[in-house]
Amino acid sequence: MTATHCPYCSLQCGIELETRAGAVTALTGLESFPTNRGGLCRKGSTALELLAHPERLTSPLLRVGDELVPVDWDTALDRVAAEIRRVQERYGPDAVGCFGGGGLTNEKAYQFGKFARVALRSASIDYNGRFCMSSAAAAATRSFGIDRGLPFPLPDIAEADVLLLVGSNPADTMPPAMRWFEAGRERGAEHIVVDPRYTATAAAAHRHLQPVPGTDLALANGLLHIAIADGLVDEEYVRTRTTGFDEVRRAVRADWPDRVERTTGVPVAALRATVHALASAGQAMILTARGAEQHADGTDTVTAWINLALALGLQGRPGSGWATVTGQGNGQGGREHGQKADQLPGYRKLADPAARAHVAGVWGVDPDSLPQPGVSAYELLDSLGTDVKMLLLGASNPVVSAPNAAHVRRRMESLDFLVVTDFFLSESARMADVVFPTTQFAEEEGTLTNLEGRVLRRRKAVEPPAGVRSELEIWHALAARLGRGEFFPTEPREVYDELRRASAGGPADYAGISWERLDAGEELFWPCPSDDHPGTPRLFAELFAHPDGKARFMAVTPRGVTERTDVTYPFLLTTGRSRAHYQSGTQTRRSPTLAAAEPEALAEVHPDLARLLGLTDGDLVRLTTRRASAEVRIRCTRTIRRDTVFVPFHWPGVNDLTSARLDPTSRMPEFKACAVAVSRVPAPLSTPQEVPA
Ligand SMILES: Nc1nc2c(c(=O)[nH]1)N[C@H]1C(S)=C(S)[C@@H](COP(=O)(O)OP(=O)(O)OC[C@H]3O[C@@H](n4cnc5c(=O)[nH]c(N)nc54)[C@H](O)[C@@H]3O)O[C@H]1N2
Ligand SMILES: Nc1nc2c(c(=O)[nH]1)N[C@H]1C(S)=C(S)[C@@H](COP(=O)(O)OP(=O)(O)OC[C@H]3O[C@@H](n4cnc5c(=O)[nH]c(N)nc54)[C@H](O)[C@@H]3O)O[C@H]1N2
Ligand code: SF4
Ligand SMILES: [Mo]
Repeated sequence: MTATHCPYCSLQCGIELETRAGAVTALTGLESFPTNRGGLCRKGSTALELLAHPERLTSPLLRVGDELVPVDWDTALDRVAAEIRRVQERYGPDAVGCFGGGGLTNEKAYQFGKFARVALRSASIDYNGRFCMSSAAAAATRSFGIDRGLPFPLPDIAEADVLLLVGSNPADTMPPAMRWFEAGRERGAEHIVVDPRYTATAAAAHRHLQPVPGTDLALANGLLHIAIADGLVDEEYVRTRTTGFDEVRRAVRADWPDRVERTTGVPVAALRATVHALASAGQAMILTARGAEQHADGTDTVTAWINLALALGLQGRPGSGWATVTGQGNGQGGREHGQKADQLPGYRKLADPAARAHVAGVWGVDPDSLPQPGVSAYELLDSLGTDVKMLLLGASNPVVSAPNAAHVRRRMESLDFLVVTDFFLSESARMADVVFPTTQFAEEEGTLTNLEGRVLRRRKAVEPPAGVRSELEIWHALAARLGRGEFFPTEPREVYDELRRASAGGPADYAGISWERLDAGEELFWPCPSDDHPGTPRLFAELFAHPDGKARFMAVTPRGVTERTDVTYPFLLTTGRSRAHYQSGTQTRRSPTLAAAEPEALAEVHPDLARLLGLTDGDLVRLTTRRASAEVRIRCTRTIRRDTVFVPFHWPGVNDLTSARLDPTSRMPEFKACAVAVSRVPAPLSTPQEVPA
């Protein structure tokens, strides 16, 4: 039996793998793991279907004309190294870009960032977490001086007397976490969900606010206005633990409840009831997720919810405060160790001379040789073929998951050379010049950091299939061909120990979190600066991470959805997840069980809207936005607003529709709201066979 963690989301449920004759024969939930206590969702419980999958890549592939043909490792590595040299000599170091993912282990995320800066000396690196966590991360850093998704352990959710979930649907996206919500409700807690859809999460709660997509900032400011007007502000907390409230007080002065009702569609009575519930609870929490965050004003939106949590005196109190529900398997660790454009390990800033000196010291290189910050994920994809001529892509499938994806596909087509590392031939890998096959979860050692900031061990249960290598081996082999091999060890534990040294003294300090302590069963949350430090399950009890120890209020004003509806595009399109599929679907669409459970993308449309458009359940429709159109079938449901259409993004084509308008601070795209037209795709008048000769 091998104790490890699920390959998918940031809940990182504990699992046990049973092996026989070198193959994994069973996967079960690990009862002793404190977040899932043995529970698994259908994605986790079917993860074995992907290990020995017939479509698994087991050899490097090289493009010959229109075909990708199997070649040996040396041929593929030599070719990629030669292309790196050619492109860099001709266009400079930044012309080779790197694009990573929040599913990579800490060791890989760290090593990929180092590979870009030390082996390639390129500023061009970013990753898909930009599309996921960046708005919440930017807002938390701004307000608290540190960004850890949940600043408390997950079971604290059960301690909140009132809990507000804003744009978060854990009943579908993290089902085993629901036990903590249920435990809270059994204790008598009141749960309120803010979502344009009446989701499974909303159905389990006591109250549902159903705003127009993209109006969460106005909603949060409106609640704060009522809190001030009704004398609900915790003045003592505001005075002793925060700065900047006066400006925020002024900024929300005109956010009258009836005005907020007109903007958001949430009735004044519900606004009042919500803020009074939060203020009168002994312990109250506000959790945001992608519904509130994936907007062009996502950072300010999260800030508005943080302002409310601070004004009510919640942040840092037991069972209380704002938090964000991180998404990808290593969504937390993946954003701390340097695969982000502006970042060095330990959540340090690449532009900070002291940070550069520290990390360059650990790496044994000259600080001046480190490039300066590069551009964010979408901007990097948008520069393919112009500034960036060659891309090394791994752990992301942007032709399905990036916004304005048809444009991204064209940019990728214009590259001189594309290298993709994956275990399946994803839609992005199909476009590559070289594909490297890599290890899956059960075949590798490493660490991940879950949504609570808890560091976990991923453990190897079986050998990878012959022909497959880990990214650490791939980057070492490439670096060696570029004359820098000695900087890139291949043993995950050695890489992790270096990461500990590089993170020491930074905001995300892992120095005291050794594999020995983790393997001995210690529960360790960062920051943990030394071997005898117990780690930090709860942040902010006394101090925030800014130099003065105080949290900062920030005045923010609603800008609204950038794309207005009009007669041509009269409805709002929002996107997100369905229960059976994961992200770009490379993995789950290949699971026979999950593919059968949800074979295609279904657009949710209110029956009244369907009637208005002459549509019925199951009809094929064309969704058209200002960028592209896509054909999907509709599912009529009363759970969605009449003016809104929802589509899960797990299938190619959906993201051709979405807007790449970026948040000015986090560079998060506006995935969650754009204007759309809906029209029926006429059934063919006759099938070709019936056409008379
Ligand atoms: N089944 C499944 N689970 C997953 C994943 C997956 O792909 N599939 N991915 C993982 C990852 S990486 C992530 S980031 C998490 C995401 O987890 P969630 O954030 O829970 O997932 P989403 O479905 O993207 O968005 C949540 C809700 O936001 C609502 N929403 C849309 N627009 C708005 C808006 O303007 N305002 C508000 N308030 N709500 C809005 C949607 O209706 C949706 O119900 O899930 C993780 N878990
Ligand atoms: N419209 C819309 N678009 C969205 C979102 C939305 O809500 N709406 N959500 C956004 C969010 S929150 C996210 S997180 C992104 C995610 O979208 P992507 O970045 O595309 O993420 P995945 O589909 O998880 O891509 C992972 C790819 O890498 C492979 N892979 C998995 N693990 C590894 C590994 O360890 N190494 C390597 N080399 N490959 C691996 C998988 O097989 C898959 O092909 O999508 C974003 N796109
Ligand atoms: S909730 Fe997330 S971590 Fe848990 S089994 Fe499902 S996909 Fe895996
Ligand atoms: Mo995500």
